[in-house]
Amino acid sequence: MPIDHNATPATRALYDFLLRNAKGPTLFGHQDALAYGVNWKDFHEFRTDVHDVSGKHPAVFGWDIGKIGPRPSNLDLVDFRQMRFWMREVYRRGGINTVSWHANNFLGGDAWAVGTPTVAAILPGGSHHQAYRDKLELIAGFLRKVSSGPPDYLPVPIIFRPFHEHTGHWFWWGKPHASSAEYIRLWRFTVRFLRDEQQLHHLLWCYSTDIVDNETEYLEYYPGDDFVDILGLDDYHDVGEKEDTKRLTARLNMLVGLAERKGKVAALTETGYEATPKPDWWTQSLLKSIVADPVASRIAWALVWRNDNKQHHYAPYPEHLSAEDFKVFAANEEVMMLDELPVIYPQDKPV
Ligand code: BMA
Repeated sequence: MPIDHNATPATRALYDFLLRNAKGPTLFGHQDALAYGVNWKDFHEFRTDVHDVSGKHPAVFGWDIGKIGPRPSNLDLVDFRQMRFWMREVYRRGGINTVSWHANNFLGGDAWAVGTPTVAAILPGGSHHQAYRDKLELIAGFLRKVSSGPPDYLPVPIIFRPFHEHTGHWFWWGKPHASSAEYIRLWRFTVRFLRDEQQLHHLLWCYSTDIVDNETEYLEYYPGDDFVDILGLDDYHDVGEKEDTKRLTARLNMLVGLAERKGKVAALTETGYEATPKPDWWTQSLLKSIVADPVASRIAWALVWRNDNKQHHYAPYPEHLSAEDFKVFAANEEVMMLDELPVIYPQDKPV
């Protein structure tokens, strides 16, 4: 059961699928996959760079609500209305949506504006608590409108992954800038606000650290089993320039072991090698790290970051030097793309 006991049938079905599929292939995910590719940014109903390369779309689609507010688009210039449209399309095609949040600093600046006691300031009783509530209300309004569309307008399940990589120093909610007690209070407040006060019942809650060496480090800021559905890990470190696939395998082994003891889902929530300069990176680095160990291979999905331009992209595009290897990767039986997903969502009824 998800932590939300009133989760919609589709949300429960998604969670159930992720748990059941642990022993099955790993789903491939890509951030902003439908919004733009390395060589295109225009409105397409359903286009992704990885489909241009392999004829297959990702199974998991990542989005980000950073800078949600008065402007029409997010921090990476994805239009919020189009984002909602694409999330609906993903759902209609049986795929999975996950949303992260590069939240602006409530004391000024963006997500990377660090060194301020912002977490303390936005907690109940803090100087900027009302601003935080207002922002969450706005987010609730956005997420509520992510629906299946006519005729039923059923809520589309979303894996929500706020305040990620907090074990690092680069975001204002990161470890040097907030105590574990503060981070945990913030997380729990956020769950209660969106789930109980705003009555959003189509969210699965995903907690994701950056690289950590052991369970103790992983759990240092863990909000508790009643507040987390999915245990995530972001790891670019072990599959980049200083590659150490054994390290990634070991970290995934730790993550899956922990998740399974808690009866929860584990996922490699972000990974990739910027511009993928290694031609066989997909099969020899990413896939190898996952399948090297039967425990590690039980992660639910692996998501690579966005395809902004030729210097900053994590998935291949046609003519990229790793494109051929990506085709082999996408065809591998241990990897699941959109067209290989079983039916996840039941015939949902409006709630
Ligand atoms: C980073 C980069 C930035 C982007 C941010 C949020 O890794 O891709 O360009 O703004 O993620 O998507």
